[in-house]
Amino acid sequence: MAVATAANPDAKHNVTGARQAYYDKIAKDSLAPLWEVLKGLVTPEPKSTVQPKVWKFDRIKQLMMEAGEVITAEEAERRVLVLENPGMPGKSRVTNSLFAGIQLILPGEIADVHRHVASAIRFVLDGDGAYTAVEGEKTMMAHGDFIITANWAPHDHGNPGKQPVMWLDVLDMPTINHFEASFAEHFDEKMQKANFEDGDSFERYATGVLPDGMPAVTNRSPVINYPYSKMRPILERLKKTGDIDKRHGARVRYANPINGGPVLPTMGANLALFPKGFNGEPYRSTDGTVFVCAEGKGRTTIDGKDYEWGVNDVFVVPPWKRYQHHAAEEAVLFSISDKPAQQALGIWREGN
Ligand code: 1HN
Repeated sequence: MAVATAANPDAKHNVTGARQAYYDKIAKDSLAPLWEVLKGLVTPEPKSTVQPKVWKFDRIKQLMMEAGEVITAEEAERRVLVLENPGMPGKSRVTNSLFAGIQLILPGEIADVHRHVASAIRFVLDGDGAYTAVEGEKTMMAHGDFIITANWAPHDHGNPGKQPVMWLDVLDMPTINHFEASFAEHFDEKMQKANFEDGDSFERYATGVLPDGMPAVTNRSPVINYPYSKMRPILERLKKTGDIDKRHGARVRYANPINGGPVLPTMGANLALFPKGFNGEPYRSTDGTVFVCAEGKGRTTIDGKDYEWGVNDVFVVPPWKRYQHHAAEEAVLFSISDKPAQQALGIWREGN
């Protein structure tokens, strides 16, 4: 199909009858005129299909509990409501590179062991008593815990507790599928054998020593769970000493303890505290970012519009849209984006 001028009002060229006939002719040879589409392909600034959006946890929780009545975790394989960016309905993505969803596991349920090429992170929102098992480490999930499931790592979840447990899942699935490199497999057993105690990978790799003589894996973190109980006091230390970024607050970056690099090659995450009365300076970067409020409440101005958030609300800032955080009371925000992937490719940019 030739490209009509109506579809490209910016085109300088006027498609005359002869030109259109030419386009129609070359289309049969799977050829197309670049000059008709060039402006849409090479934009002077990022042009994003991603829209800003807040998902309020109260509403999500209500709808998730209803999902608990209509489908079991076993039937669903994973009982997840996809956070669909309103700019890309039906595409199962929150930004162009990331999938996000909220998962619910009810008391007594398990989610079978499987693995896939897409890497996942989980940020625990609500409820106590569930675990996730990753590569043989079974870790209990508590509010604010940041759990990573690297590429091809076997993982299963279960809830032997008494409360429904919900968390945010973010996967690099759209990135993997962009490369058409997706593989996945199931295991015969439903649960992994727990070879490592809860907290093993954190204690083993993230407390200042490393197992001697072990080959160091550097493109992903060996730590399965970065517990909130260990991260939160660090934010308090930064606040006390005034290490507060004017845009990002008192912020830490979740790091691979072996080399200080990102936790995963495709996704990077931060945890930030905003002191009461924080009025952030404007910031923008090319990595569209998903935020979750872990504590407190506030609002973020995105592209001139205010978005209010409270505990467990999730919101997304599109790539290169200017934003500013404001916190009327002390607040903590978790965030995740594809920044490490962009940095590895040398294309990441930030500005104000
Ligand atoms: C997945 O395996 C999980 O293991 C969660 O909990 C969300 C979304 C898409 C594809 C696989 C999980 C997922 C997922």
